[in-house]
Amino acid sequence: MAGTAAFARRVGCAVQGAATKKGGGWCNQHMAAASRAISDRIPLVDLVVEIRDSRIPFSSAYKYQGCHPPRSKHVIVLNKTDLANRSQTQKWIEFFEAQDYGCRGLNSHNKANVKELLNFLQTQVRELKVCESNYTATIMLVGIPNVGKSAITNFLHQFGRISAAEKGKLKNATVNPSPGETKDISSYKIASHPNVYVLDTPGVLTPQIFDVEVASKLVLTGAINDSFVGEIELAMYFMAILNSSDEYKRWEKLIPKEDDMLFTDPKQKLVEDSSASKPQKRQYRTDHTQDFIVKDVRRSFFETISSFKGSLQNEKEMLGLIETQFVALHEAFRVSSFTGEEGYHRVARKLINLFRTGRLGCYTLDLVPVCDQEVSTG
Ligand SMILES: Nc1nc2c(ncn2[C@@H]2O[C@H](COP(=O)(O)OP(=O)(O)O)[C@@H](O)[C@H]2O)c(=O)[nH]1
Ligand SMILES: [Mg+2]
Repeated sequence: MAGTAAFARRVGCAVQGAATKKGGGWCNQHMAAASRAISDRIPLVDLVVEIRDSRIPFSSAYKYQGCHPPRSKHVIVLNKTDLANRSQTQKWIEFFEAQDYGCRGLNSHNKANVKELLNFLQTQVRELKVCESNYTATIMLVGIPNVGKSAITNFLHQFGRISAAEKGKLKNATVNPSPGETKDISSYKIASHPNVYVLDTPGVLTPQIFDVEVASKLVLTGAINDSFVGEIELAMYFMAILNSSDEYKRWEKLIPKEDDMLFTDPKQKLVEDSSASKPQKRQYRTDHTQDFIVKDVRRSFFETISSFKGSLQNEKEMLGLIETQFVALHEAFRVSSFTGEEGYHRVARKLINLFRTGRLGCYTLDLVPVCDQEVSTG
């Protein structure tokens, strides 16, 4: 991992540098006010649900200012499980459960998953309100920016058991791929008799992030705006992660065998490509890269990594591989006509988007601690 760590450090240092610039940084007055408002409400709500990103269950911990909820009132939800390594997510859930947290994995774009979460939250509330019969309960979702709080709120509100009249007046929390879209704390009903409300809150990050690796992961997963780092640097960091992982091995079947090539009719290729470019039902609404381009990108990674003879532990050799890949990706992304910086920017932007929408594999960037140590919850 030495090769990857060097790229993570560069990104992390750029993030830290941005935080100290006057007028810069991600923590504006808005965020500071939201942080205070969230702290003030913690003693008033029945349950605090901390949303984290499954790809970074440690780095995406919410830092509570002052008031920390007791464990009996504190649940951790690892969202975006569709983008993380499945077995790592399971290990993280077991890790948090071993520390007496209620913990669930969630893909909030999956209806069945959201319904399971709804049932789980209602059970938690019932247990906390066991002595009351007709109660009103409030659940507050907290988390760093962009972990999916508003998306989860919307789906809980949509799928919750509330009356038909109330369904007609469904509200919508703003969901956006860029961080910092939610500006106020808003309430959404998710159940009737007894009434249960969810509070969607703005994402909050501390003004300084002292751990460079944490900072690099926050920007790669989208909690901090890319503009603090630069897309090319960020794409290089992702490429180092991909090059050091086993994901690319699954793309071997994309390499045409010699026999296939001998019998390939060029017209047939055209038919294949045009059918692949037909509009299809997309799983990821924020990414519009055509499937055949994604295939070419994967193929390009497979070819460059499997023919690489150097050491991935060596920063210089990893950099050499990344440079080769940048050149190959110009073609795969069909941006060869853009030369110099512009071409590199285009490749970087497209690559980051493919990573963030899971189309280049599932990655868990934080490893589960080996010993029985505590992981920060704020
Ligand atoms: N792949 C994936 N994307 C998600 C999931 N939940 C939310 N998102 C996306 O993450 C981005 C941020 O979501 P949002 O709800 O605005 O985050 P918030 O800042 O925490 O409120 C949006 O583009 C969502 O569509 C999920 O479970 N899987
Ligand atoms: Mg939001």
